[in-house]
Amino acid sequence: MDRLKEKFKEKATPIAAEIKEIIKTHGDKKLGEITIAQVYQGMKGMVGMVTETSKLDAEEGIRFRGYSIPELRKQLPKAPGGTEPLPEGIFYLMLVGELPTQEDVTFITNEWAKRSVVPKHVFDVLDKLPVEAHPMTQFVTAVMAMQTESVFAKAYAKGINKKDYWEYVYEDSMNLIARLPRVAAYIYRRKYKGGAHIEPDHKLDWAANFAHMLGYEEFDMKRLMRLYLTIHADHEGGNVSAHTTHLVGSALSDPYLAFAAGMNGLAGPLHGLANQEVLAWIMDLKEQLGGGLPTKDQIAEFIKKTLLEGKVVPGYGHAVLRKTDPRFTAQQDFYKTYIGHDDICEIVQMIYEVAPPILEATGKIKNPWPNVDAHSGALLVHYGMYEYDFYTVLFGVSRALGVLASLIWDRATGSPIERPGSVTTDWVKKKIASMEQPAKA
Ligand code: NMX
Ligand code: MLT
Repeated sequence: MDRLKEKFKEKATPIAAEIKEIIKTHGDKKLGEITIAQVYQGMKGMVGMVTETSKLDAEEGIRFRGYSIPELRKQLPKAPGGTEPLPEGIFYLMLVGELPTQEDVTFITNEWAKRSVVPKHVFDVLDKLPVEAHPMTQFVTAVMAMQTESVFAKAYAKGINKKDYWEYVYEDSMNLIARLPRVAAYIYRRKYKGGAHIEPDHKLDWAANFAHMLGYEEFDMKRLMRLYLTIHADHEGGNVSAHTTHLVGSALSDPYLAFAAGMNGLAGPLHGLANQEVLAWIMDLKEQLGGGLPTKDQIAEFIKKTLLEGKVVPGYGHAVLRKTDPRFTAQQDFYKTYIGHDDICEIVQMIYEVAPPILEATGKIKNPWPNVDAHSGALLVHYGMYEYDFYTVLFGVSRALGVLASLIWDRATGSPIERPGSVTTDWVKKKIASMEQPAKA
């Protein structure tokens, strides 16, 4: 058993026992009430699952195992000469529940390098897709093609004890995370760079090697990639990609199947695809105004026009957050610290000043503040990545860290098949009628 797996076992074994005891002793205690609005409107605010890796606060934003993003930018280990955290570190933190040492992250870098060989048939499958296929379609197809490698599926077919499920899910998750950058880079180079692929450089850390395989050798892009892959990793359990991965995994579908399902959700424009939508929206704004920097009044008009057309303003609003997303703020800080001036990034800052009061004035948008997607594309464009329909794949590579760490926890804690109840509108109407009947004297 490798040292990370050993450490996870040491942490998870007593917690799995504790959870069993909590269910046995306190299982019938109530955690809240469910309203009709919640049932019809996306179960917002309804506690419905346990996710150990991170917790979202509506006002403060995400904390990974109790640590905020500014704390993690300071405290997680860095690459030699680097100033942003290594994503290997956030994976360790989410999986083990403790901050890693430099040695812990070096172990993960080496382990992922060792596990990173992608079978040839995955590239063959990708090569058969039309090059115009959306990068997220190609990404999910590649993950599905890699499912042939699942050690969990093979072991399950032979017959394994439930107590050991997590061990196979750990192996699949580590292999999958190790291989995703190679697959993502292959899609990028195939689609936008005429198929001129770049071999991995295993002397580099996971994020820097990803930037290298994409074709970005500058230190600055590697630094951005480390931050990007860290801050997109997890957002508690209820977001579409995390919840889908958890739900599909609960049927004991292996990590490849579960992660691919989650990625299909990330590809939706209200979720991860919003990062490409933001850039498309900004480019549209620029184009309609004849290029150059727009004025704040022009931005305000464009926002109002978007709303009048019955469209969403991408990058703004959130199902849980009620303040500016700290992931937006971290990227804003990155811009101010390392870039200083860039036209698209300046437009992002101007939108931040102009949009919230307009969105607030609609009276219906619960959160008028920017989310993570409002800033990410502008930084990527600054470093030369103009292909914005690829951005959600970067989000997906990062999100693998959180959802797969959670999947390992799910299997280690004996989380069962998820199967909430559903009702019909007729049932709801009868329930309302019964609640409105005057109590019998
Ligand atoms: N622009 C226009 N309308 C909005 C926006 C927005 N940015 N945000 C919310 N609304 C509307 C929403 O469509 C709904 O309208 P209606 O009643 O006509 O159906 C109303 O305001 C109330 O919605 P909320 O309860 O505030 O938001 P909800 O929880 O339903 O949705 C989002 C959350 C994130 C889906 C929504 O804010 C949105 O569509 N934002 C734009 C897309 C986006 O940036 N998504 C990325 C989220 C982060 N991520 O990476 O996943
Ligand atoms: C996420 O990172 O998953 C998004 O902010 C969406 C969410 O949390 O609902």
